[in-house]
Amino acid sequence: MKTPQDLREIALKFDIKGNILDIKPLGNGLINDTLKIKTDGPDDYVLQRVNNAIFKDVELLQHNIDCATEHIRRKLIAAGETDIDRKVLRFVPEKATGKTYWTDGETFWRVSVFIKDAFTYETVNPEYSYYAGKAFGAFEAMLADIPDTLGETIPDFHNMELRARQLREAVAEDKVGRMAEKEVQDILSDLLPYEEEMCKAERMYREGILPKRICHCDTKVNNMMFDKDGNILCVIDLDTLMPSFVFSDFGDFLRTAANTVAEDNPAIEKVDFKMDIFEAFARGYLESATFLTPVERDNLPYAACLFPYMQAVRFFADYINGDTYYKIKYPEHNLVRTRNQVALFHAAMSKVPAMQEFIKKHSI
Ligand code: GN1
Ligand code: MG
Repeated sequence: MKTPQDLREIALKFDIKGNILDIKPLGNGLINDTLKIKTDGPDDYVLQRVNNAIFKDVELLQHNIDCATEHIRRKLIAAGETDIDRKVLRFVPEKATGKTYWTDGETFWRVSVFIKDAFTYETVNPEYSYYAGKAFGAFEAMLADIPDTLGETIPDFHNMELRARQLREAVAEDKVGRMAEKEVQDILSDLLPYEEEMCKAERMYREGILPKRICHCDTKVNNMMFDKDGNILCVIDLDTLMPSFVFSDFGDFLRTAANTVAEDNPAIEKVDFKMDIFEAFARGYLESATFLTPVERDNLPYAACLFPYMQAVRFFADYINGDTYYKIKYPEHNLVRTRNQVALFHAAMSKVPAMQEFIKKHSI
């Protein structure tokens, strides 16, 4: 644990303007630790400890982020945009090395400018979903011609075949004896029959009919910043920005936005997949993601099912492994999350024909 004095010393290693007034926790991410640095200068800042147990190559991770944010910044300037510091994240260099992170050899830290007068939401209405669809499509479109090579910050992060294998390994190892729970066996029997169908993306990739593009890969609702009037400012949480299938961004947004309840709400009878959110988001996305191939476009309903499925598999594997990956607030947290995502998966699956019809109608 770092003391307030340690945090202050870490913050001071970065080229921030003004005096630090205080440093306090911010947000509710499941992986990194995030704090806000309040200053008496023109800007406040965000201080983050990057979880290097999960992101093993922080140098590569910051390389991806630096390349992407600079590329987007150039595009915004060329397009004559104003207020650019609220439309793309700006990471602050560490004074000694000029790099956008600092490490003591064990922990990794970075600082970005805090975006003023911006809001994040845990839930969104159809109107905001439409804007979010447009924003993620535009984000991917802006990164389509990035000249740099970006690497996978977590190799095979959204590879369903790998996630399915990790679940099977967890089951086989049964490290903490949770396979003895009847409910765990039931969930496993519920999930396994869909495995092959859900691994379709990897097969299409091998067949050469599905490309990888630079995607955000963590398009949860709360990773979008809105201004006070509901306009999208920018996309945050860029750690998982990497080559992936467009299904990642489309599917992960809907996983959080189209669910009637939060991903860890235990009242699974309340879980449903909201079609109005799907329709609004898909409409926005199809308008700005003009680069989509027919295979990508026609499989967007599959993406809407894949992500609850993949997240169920990931939460479930973590529960079976004894909760080593996701932060938990109580012992059954990962099991509760799993139940919720399994219910969402089934709800989305039942709406595939309606989703397909909508996509067909709105494709040009
Ligand atoms: C993690 O860091 P956070 O909370 O934004 C996870 C996502 C999951 C999400 C589930 C690097 O995101 O993939 O979808 O939790 N990020 C990583 O809430 O594993
Ligand atoms: Mg996040």
